[in-house]
Amino acid sequence: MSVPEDMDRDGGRHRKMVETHSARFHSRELGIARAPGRVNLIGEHTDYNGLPVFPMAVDRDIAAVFAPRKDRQIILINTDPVFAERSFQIEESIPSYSTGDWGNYCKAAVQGLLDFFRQKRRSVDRFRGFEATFDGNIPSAAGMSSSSALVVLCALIFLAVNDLDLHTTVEGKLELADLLAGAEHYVGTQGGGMDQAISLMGRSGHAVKIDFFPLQIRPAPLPDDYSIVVADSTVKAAKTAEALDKYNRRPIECRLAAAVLKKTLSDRFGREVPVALLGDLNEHRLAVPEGEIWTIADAAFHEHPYHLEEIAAILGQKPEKTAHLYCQRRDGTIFPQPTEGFKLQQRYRHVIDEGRRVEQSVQALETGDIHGFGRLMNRSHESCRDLYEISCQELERLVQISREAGAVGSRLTGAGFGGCTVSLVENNRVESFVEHVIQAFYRHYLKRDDRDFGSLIFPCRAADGASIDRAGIRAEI
Ligand code: NG1
Repeated sequence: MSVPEDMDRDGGRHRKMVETHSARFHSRELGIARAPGRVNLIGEHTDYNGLPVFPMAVDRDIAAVFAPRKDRQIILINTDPVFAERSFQIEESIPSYSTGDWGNYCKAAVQGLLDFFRQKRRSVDRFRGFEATFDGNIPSAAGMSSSSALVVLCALIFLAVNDLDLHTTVEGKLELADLLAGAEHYVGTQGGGMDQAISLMGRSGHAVKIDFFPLQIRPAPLPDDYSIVVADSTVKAAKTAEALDKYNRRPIECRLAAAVLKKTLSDRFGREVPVALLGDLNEHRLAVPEGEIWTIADAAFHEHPYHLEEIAAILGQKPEKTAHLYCQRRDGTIFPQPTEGFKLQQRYRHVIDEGRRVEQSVQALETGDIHGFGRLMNRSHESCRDLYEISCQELERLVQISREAGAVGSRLTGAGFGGCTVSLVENNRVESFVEHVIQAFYRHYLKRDDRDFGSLIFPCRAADGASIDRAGIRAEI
């Protein structure tokens, strides 16, 4: 088999994908697509609460070459042999692989699109499958959203091979991002919509403020004289079994906190005040004087954690009902009550303040107040650590070292429990910053003696969102 010359662009990555693909499949006309990962600058665990986030898409992505099939089979292979071949049929209800399997992210996208088109009363019987070869360079389980990049990529491929053009307009992209956020719950996480939205709608040179319900995006230019540097704590935060429960506990605690606030505000005002998410407290449609909302809400919780029975009593429900309404996993099982109880006050405080920090950060960036932006990043980290409890020893050390090394702001990024940090560093200090972190964190603290640390600490450029070309490559077999 031979492949055209221009396939050696991108460090030979296209060639690698086409060769891997052609060794397994026979298609000659190959589409090509990519979906980027992201780094979140600020706004952690706010998205599923209906409050804004401020990420950027990065110049690391998952790419694929693909071809349509005549039947309803989807076959996935990967240039990295760690990810074994997966294949499944398009059917009404696609059974999942075991938790953590990479094929589930593709199933999530396809199931989400099938449900969407069925709801729109479109015939889904004639949808056909595809065969695709993937190649990724986003660090996995590191809070850079490789999972959502894969979901977005599979969705684009599925749409392309079925001649569906949901993703070709801005409105379509917003609709697609929204539906994929829900679709990713298929894998068991109860996350929000940040990752799918930024992977689809990132903008080169810009961070993007994203608001939810309804989804809206607002790009803000990043300063030319500062860099965004990502550093991997090397603690894997794969959202399989244990980390999945750690992650999902937070959305559950937030839903419980919102339910308590809804009851408290409704009792106080003698009518139903519609609060389903913590972010609803910002809504003008609550028709409650804003000052009063915050006085009541800030005083609504006690500091020590709540047991389910106490929350149920506040809500005037039996504990079984409260558990059923707020603590269910996707498979219908009930999330076990943490032995220490649910930390409603702490989660409430983080989420509300973090939402405000996002607004302030966008303003700081837009007015050129870089140091103000850095301070907000630092405050966000402290809140993630103390109130949301998603940091760990290694992240703490890395953030501390990064600040000593000259970062204007440094914080954990993404879901937490490991993964990466993001630091804002003046361009002319990047080299010495990276060198200092390598010495102090990787060599001294983690005792690593890698020859090259380039896959663990690297500056990122803000990149465009996902793209697809249905017939981008012609493989000469
Ligand atoms: P990552 O870091 O990709 O696991 C998760 C959620 C986001 C958001 C962040 C925390 C998914 C797919 N992603 O991101 O929606 O809640 O955590 O800010 O669940």
